[in-house]
Amino acid sequence: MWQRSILGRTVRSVHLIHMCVVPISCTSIQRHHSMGKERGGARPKGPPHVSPKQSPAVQEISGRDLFTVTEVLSSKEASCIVEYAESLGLTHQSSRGPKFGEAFRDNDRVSIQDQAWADTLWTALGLQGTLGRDPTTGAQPVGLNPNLRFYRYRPGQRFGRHIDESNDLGGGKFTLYTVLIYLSTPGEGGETVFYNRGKRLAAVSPRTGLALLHRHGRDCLLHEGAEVAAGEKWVLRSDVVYA
Ligand SMILES: O=C(O)CCC(=O)C(=O)O
Repeated sequence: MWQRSILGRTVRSVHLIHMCVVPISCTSIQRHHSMGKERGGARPKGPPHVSPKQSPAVQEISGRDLFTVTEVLSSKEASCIVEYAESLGLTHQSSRGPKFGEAFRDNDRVSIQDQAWADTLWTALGLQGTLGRDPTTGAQPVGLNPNLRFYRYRPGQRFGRHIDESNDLGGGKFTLYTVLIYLSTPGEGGETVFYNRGKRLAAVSPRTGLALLHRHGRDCLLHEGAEVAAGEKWVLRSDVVYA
């Protein structure tokens, strides 16, 4: 009896400690996003804070044309970005398909235009040192495309084979690399798969906080976002801007 009551007390105190744990909330950077909808006077929060990373670890898949960088975001930062994207509201994306020259597409997406957050991310991700001068044009990497896109794939969804175009942003600025930052680790599937001359070159498994960079435009490899089999795949998509 005595022993049982001691055990009972122990269990109760563990329970109390558990109840006192307060989840750390996502701190948004202190400004409000211009595209957000106002509901009942409440303005939506700005994008979440992302802290600078010290020494990102680069893993080359095909030299600096295709590589990954580990842990550019912490899992807390990634989940706060997902929460932020959800608060903006995603819309379903589809296409007419390859018969009409369009990649098959089935996912949900929202995009923002935010130069300040793109600059914050560029600094925080620590990618400056991983990309050098473009040998063809002599241009230098200067930041991320302020057009930031958030993708969500649920089981059964995918993005068919395609190539990414380079964008002319004006003022001598253009994009040369696609940047995909995985914001979640799906249960199964969802790899970003690359092909070279009809053969499968590499499949990158989405992992929270991992960044995948590949050259686009003229040198873009054919690639796809494979079907997600379990869980949700979230991606933050931008491009590296050169000038
Ligand atoms: O979601 C993926 O894995 C691929 C996304 C992609 O190919 C793109 O944004 O161009």
